[in-house]
Amino acid sequence: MLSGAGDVSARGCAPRVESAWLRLPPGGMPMLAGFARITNPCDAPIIITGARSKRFADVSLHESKIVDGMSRMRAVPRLTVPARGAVSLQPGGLHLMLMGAQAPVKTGDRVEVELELEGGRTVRAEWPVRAAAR
Ligand SMILES: [Cu+2]
Repeated sequence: MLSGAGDVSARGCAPRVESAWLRLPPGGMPMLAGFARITNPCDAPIIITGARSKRFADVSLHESKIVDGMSRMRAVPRLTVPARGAVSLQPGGLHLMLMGAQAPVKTGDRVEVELELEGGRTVRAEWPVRAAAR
């Protein structure tokens, strides 16, 4: 069974995905943002190199930044989670960007997302869908 705490597809020390959720924008926009806290209990840093989900054509890591008073997003090809540390994906900062839903996504859905780690391992977790706060 999958749990929100994450699941590891290979043996060994691996990061954990905690408090994961996907933000469903109002009006059925085709793009969802994903937020979570990723903790690394290991003695070595872990590098996230990508993400995927069967329910979306494309999943990537992004970072929002305010540039000249405007919110801009850029792709983050590699995200390092420090040894015995954590990285937060949160509104206004780092996030997952999920595009091209295969079927309509609604509040309460649990979307399986796999994070790809350098070295070929993956970390799978269910990311529940919530409506955006108004
Ligand atoms: Cu984005």
